[in-house]
Amino acid sequence: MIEIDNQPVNATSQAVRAGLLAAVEAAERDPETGAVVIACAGRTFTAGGDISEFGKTPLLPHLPVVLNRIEAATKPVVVAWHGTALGGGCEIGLAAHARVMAADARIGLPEVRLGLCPGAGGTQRLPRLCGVVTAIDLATSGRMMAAEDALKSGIVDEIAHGDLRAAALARATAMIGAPLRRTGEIPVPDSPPDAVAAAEARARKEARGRIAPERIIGLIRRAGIVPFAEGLAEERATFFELMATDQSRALRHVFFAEREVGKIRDIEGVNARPISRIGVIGAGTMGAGIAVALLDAGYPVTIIETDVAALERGRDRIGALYDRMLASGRLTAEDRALRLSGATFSAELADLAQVDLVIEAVFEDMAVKKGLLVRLEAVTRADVILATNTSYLDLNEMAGVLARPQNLVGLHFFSPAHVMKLLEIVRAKRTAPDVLASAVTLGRRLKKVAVVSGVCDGFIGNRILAKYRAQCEFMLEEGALPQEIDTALETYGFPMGPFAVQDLAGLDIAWARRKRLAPTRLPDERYVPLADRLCELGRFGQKTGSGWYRYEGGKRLVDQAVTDLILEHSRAIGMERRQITPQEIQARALAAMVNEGARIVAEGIACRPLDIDIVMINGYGYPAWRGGPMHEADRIGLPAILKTLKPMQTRDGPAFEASALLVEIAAEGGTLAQLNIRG
Ligand code: 3H9
Repeated sequence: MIEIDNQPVNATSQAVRAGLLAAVEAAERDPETGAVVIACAGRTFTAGGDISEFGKTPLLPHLPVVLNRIEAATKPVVVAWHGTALGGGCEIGLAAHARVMAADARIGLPEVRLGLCPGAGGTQRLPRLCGVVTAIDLATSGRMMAAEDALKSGIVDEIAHGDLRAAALARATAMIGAPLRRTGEIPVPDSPPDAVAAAEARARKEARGRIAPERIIGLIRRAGIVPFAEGLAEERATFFELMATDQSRALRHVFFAEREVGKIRDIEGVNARPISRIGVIGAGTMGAGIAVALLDAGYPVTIIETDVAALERGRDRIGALYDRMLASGRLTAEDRALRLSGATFSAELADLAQVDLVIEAVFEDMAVKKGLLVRLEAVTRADVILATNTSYLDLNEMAGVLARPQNLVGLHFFSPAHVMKLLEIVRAKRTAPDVLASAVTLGRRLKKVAVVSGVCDGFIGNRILAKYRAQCEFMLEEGALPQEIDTALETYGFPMGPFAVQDLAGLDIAWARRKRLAPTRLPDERYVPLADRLCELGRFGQKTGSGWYRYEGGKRLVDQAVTDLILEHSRAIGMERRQITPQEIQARALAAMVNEGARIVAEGIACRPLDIDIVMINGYGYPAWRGGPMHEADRIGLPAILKTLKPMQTRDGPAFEASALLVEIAAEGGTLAQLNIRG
């Protein structure tokens, strides 16, 4: 038995590779050893290559060499997969002579999520076991595969329902003396060409600007064409080529940044308050989504609505969300029943007397929220955490009505709350450290990417979004059309451009907000009234069949009426329209985001630039392969961002004045990444 023990995730660092090689060679030499089992200590099999070593010169022995040695062994080698066997961890198993997998284990080749291809035989050995179609699916999506599916597809030989290591040992022992099945010697099985074409088409559609998926497809295809050793060499060369790309650098930044955001200096060593029962107030779209996210994580939830009818509608809404999961096969009927059994519905606030946390998701109105918080404080325990799901309102003002303002925190979920990964945790001036720590712990339990924000209008994400959208609207006035801006930004890597997104979300909510805020608008602020015009015409987006576009049979179509409206508006304000290139659109949109991001960091609203990157990627569709706007700004250089900002600050008003922080760092020749120290 060879046991890898390199916590926390048994990454295949140099010492692991050297140890594994030495152990296999020792086993080959040892006359007492008849067969070998490779297993891992701790909660998981190896999670693959040590990502923190990537980009540096790899130290000997290289993983492919170790794996070739395992495959060439004359004694049977069986791998015992538990937890998650990912990347290099999966590849170790593919090189073994047989694979036994714990029933709850999962395998995967997630290198693509780091902008890489597998680098230790994954693209050459996997298709030999399961065929090209499954190999393309797994390696280009990076998704994890459960044991049952791995067995069906021929990747594993056995599922261990009891003692994994005993099962692997028994299999290895039974293999002694029999001819060994070496994966590299198996021919790639034939696959129906149309199934291969469909798998490739799916992968290309998902790639959206990322280069690694296409390279992975190419390598998997080559597995069936060139000799095994040649395929391995091509894979290795591609792995290092991809490692040196900006995309891989960006995605590795995202990997570590997503883990770094949860590390907040002020709460290091602070004990979170225990949370075992949660109340959710409001069962509208947001409240229902939040309730489902909590139920999915195993929390018992009391859902409160104002009256029995609203409560029934809320119950239906939550049921419908689970029905959808059931219909798509993501949930079994038993799981649905189990999760719903955690929900209690009530029209009485007093039923929250014993909960540890209340999340309110009621109408976005300061007076309504204040009134509710006062009533809540009266019926709940003194140590209850009171959370508001506001997306804009001032938490410090809200805390002012509470006797215990330290208990208030913002939990800004994104819609649909049970799906979207991002959670903004809003820290008010008087939020207690243990309340903040509890919110961070909750975020982790909900499997969200939780980013801490200070209080400001729109917090991190919506504040940046406002500047991004405003800049796009200015370009409408100056010469671009919605479809040109959307196409430029979709080419940049956003799944949807800003105008298509507005049509999807509905234009009416933002319109109501603009009307509310109109009296506070600065007189020298550049304001584009085009969205207001659309709303006045009843064009609220997809739900009314038209907005920035026209919708027919679910298709988004350019609408001449909108083009006319924009041209007419430019004429009316005396703006001479000009051609705006996709490059200018992309550069201005990025500069607007980076500038506001830098202000947010300078004001201490976000802990570090990386927090901005993670918010924009997980909540607003910013392409992960660009690493987030702040990472991208460093890549292209801050002087280039400032050059784009220069005309913006004179033309677009004070809101687009270059942030002093950006100017200062650029003057020193520094980077935003230098500010990425513990938040
Ligand atoms: C590869 O294998 C290339 C090969 O084809 C060829 C090689 C030649 N390296 O996520 P967590 C750290 S590419 C270094 O919070 P979880 C992580 O930063 C690799 N560090 O836990 C964190 O550190 P800290 C392909 C790693 O339970 C701590 O471990 N593999 C690595 O939520 C705990 O991680 C992948 O892409 C690593 N590979 O999730 C898998 N993995 O505490 C990447 C983790 O200081 N890993 N760390 O913040 C994962 O997907 C998740 O970590 C995993 C556990 C699912 C395993």
